[in-house]
Amino acid sequence: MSSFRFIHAADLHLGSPFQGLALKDADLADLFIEASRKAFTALVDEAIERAVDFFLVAGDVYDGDWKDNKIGLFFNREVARLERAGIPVFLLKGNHDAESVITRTITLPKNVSEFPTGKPGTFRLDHLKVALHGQGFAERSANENLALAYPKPEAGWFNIGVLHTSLTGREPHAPYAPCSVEDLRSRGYDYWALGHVHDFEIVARDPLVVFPGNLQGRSIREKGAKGAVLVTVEDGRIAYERLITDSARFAELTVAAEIDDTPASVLRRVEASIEPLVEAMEGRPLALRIRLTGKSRVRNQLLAKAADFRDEVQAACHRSHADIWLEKLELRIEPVDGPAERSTGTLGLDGLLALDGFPSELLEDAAARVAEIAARLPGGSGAGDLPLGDDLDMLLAEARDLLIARAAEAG
Ligand SMILES: [Mn+2]
Repeated sequence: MSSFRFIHAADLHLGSPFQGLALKDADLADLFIEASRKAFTALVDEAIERAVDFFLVAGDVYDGDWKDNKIGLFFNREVARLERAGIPVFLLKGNHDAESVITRTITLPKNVSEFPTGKPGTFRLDHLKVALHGQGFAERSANENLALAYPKPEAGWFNIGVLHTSLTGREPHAPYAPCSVEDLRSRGYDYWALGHVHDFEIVARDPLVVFPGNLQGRSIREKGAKGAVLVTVEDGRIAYERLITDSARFAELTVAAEIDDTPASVLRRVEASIEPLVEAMEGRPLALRIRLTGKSRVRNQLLAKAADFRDEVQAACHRSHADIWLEKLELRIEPVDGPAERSTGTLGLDGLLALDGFPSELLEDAAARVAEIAARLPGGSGAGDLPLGDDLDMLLAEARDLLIARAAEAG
């Protein structure tokens, strides 16, 4: 068997709307918006530098239909660099860039081949004895087990299966092209290049079944280092390494307040917890979500002065590193007293507002309001999964806590 190496990437989501809405600093928001494109450029640079034999993307090159040709022009420019370096590119359509979803086109260079969508297809690299098998999505959703219909392996060749799938389920990712690792194994291939799940995961080792994750974190849901996978095959032995391509990172930190904490002591606790994150930044700007938990008397004080306390927490971040930006401060501290004693005067707000779970009518009403606000946000920034940077339960819990804290201060 010959020796070769290739890059396995997935979920570029080019053209994705910006979801880090809580990043109020415009320059910082721009940096994160640009980061997804920068990550793909960085990966193309790596491919050329390491002279890989081919480059494959296992779905979701685009985040959705293009509002203009800008994103298509960008992609063409990058893959044309691969063509000039003699590197073939294999693309597979995922749920976000399914055939029926993308209505515009830009003609791509000749080194780019796309897997069919109606049935599985095979591309052969004769000089390497490599066969790539794959089927892209025709529609936004694919409910069938696509893997089972993939062709038999090419005997004596290195066979790669390319598939956009959630396997047997990977929350919070939508369940597409469901299949088990056993189904994949049954095809008898040497490597499975998967896409759809945005976290890096080695699903199985015999054979290697890999989710490379996406190239750049786009919201607090996509934390940590992001990139693609470089696979090296030498005399039948397979090795992989991660190629980290992100230029900005998201992280989350939970800090528990103690019963007698003051705002100053909470702040000291936060500052001490931030310190270890500096290493994980690896020189990149960090958008940090900090969640305060625990049970403490400081709760109402913090809630009532939430904006000022947030600035104090941002200041604490900057004392650790100039490039740690507070993405959001979540105040999830529980009150010391039980709900009965916590009743705020004649309003009895706590009684009116359930502590856990919201009625469905309230959730529906809130969803409609969020949609209204999202539609008015500039630059399509409200078009993502989390238009206001958080899910409904979180937004409602925040509104409830603020209301209770204000009432308590007033009373
Ligand atoms: Mn997907």
